[in-house]
Amino acid sequence: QMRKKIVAGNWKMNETLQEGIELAKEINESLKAEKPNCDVVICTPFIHLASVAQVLDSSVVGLGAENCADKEKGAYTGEVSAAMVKSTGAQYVILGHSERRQYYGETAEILKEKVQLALANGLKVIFCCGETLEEREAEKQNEVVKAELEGSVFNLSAEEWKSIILAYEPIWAIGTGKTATSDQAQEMLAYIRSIVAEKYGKEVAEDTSILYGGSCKASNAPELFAKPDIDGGLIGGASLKAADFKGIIDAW
Ligand code: 3PY
Repeated sequence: QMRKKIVAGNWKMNETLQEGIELAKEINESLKAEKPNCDVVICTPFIHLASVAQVLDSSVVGLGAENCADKEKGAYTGEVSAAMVKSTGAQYVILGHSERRQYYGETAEILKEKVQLALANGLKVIFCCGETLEEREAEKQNEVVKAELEGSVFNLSAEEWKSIILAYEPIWAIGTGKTATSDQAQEMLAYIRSIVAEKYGKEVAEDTSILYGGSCKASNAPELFAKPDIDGGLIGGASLKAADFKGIIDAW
């Protein structure tokens, strides 16, 4: 099994329902003519999922949520469970994005619960990790990323691990227009692969898709994707325009 190349969009809190349906249609259309050289996924706000599932050709574009609850079901007003996400037709969920960690207090422990529930409900997890600028300046990036993985996903069985995609997103490169250099990204992804190998063995590590995220766009994607350990991108702003997103996909 060769690891998959993946380009995944993260819409974040953008697009009304109508705008989102239009965008999904455009993305779907732009990819239908010529099958992409990678798996393509779009991750949307919860409210879009069911409608967007209807307009996507699932053999061309996968669908994911940006979050799910850390509880199975019940009296948790405003929350959306992994089972609900799955029932829309989505196949993926992003967990551990730094914006969720920073602004919504998601700890390693909470994320561990979310990951378990997502997997139990048949979702593939795009699990994000990454350090702050201060942590990088203190040369603590490896330690921080390792702790994030140990805290939320290294408890998984080898079987469960097959449904995990990792995404390294240095916080200082998210929405700042600042990209990690392709060498910095490669260095971290190789490190991540090495700790996956320590935990699950070399073969599993070689089969694990690891994405880079953080101001990845059509102009820098070719250089990033040329690196041996970079298996694709998790794309913020540039996933909100079909042509920009297609430009990144075409970098494969
Ligand atoms: C970015 O590209 O800025 C992201 O955060 C993608 O998740």
